[in-house]
Amino acid sequence: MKIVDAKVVVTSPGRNFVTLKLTTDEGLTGLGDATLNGRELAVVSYLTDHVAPLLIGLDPHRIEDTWQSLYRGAYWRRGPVTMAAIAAVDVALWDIKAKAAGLPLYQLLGGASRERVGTYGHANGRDIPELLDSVRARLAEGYPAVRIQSGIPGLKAVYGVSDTDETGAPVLHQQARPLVEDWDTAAYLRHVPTVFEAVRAEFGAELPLLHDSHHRLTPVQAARLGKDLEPYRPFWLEDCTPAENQEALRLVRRSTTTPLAVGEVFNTVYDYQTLVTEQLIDYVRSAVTHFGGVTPLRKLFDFAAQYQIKSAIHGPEDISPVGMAAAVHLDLAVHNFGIQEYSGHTPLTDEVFRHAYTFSDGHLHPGEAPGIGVELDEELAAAHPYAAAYLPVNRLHDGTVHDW
Ligand code: KDG
Ligand code: MG
Repeated sequence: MKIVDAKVVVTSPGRNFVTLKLTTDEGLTGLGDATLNGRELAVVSYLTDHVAPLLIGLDPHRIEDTWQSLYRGAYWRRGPVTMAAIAAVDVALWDIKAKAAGLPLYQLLGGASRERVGTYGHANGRDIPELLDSVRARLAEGYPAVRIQSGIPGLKAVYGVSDTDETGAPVLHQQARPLVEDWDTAAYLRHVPTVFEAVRAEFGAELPLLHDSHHRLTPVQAARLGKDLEPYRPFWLEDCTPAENQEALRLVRRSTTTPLAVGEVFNTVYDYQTLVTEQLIDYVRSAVTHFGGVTPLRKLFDFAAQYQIKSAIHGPEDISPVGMAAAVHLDLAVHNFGIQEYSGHTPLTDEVFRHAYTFSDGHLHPGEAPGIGVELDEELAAAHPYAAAYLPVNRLHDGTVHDW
């Protein structure tokens, strides 16, 4: 079998998604997600100009060799653009291989290690009462665990809570410049424990509660927050410090028993080396889409398993249903699965990407369709062209740009 076509499809059914479609001489097709929120077109160029021409004529069964040649052969290793492009190729090849075998992808990854995949959903509110309503809505949808994010008194616009739709997803600002939001770490550190207190008072001790600090704290601030949240037994504290400094997590780890989750902006296993070998975290959070695909993420999970660290694949609304499908196959197969983030997509997005995976009673299942189980409606995709959109930036009261 040979690859005869490699096409990149950009569509915006409410937000931008980049998809690679590979076609073989036997008529099999494979899809891979290459969406990099706010930098989509850089990956489109990487794929179209530098990767697609190299794929034509290759045997699609040679997934490991293709991965290694794209990673090592480029000379310029790592980075989100490169790794999102490689991820799309990797997942499209797995899709083809599984279709050729007539099996859902999870069967090729060792088969199911569980019956279904547990998830957490997002609850957001501009203030605590609004957040409590949002938690109620997620519980009514069946979510067994909830990430709680709240606006902060004194701050006008805080990421993910200022403008959300009825599913709790941040409303996308499709405009040519990033929205500017405010930030005040002291106000945040005072407020978050009161949020946990209110949610525990309303929903009891058993509901698993997660919280995302979006990389905004210094190590000592993160240590303080971890300690302050301990009475409320969080399921995890996510991305408490900027992720590139792995050593920062040593201080946090020494200071608190609050479980830590890190990695949604990581691209390779090297970003995790210290965190995993020193057992500084409890969950690895990379997305299939940003980590080079199923091939390296599976290796990361096996590495993490030696240190009792579990998987928690990044699954916000900017991972397309193609990336989500690949994640759910992996979730079902790996032994050290922890939890899957799942925001779901709009009905229009689910029409553009018809998928076999299902969400019911708070759990996902990849379905039994051969491959990853996603069909791209290219006509509908073309009817919703790319629209420039950026993640917001945040600034302190004096105007200084703050960490994500
Ligand atoms: O593109 C950025 C989003 O995917 C990110 O902000 C979402 O932090 C996030 C999460 O945990 O889902
Ligand atoms: Mg996050």
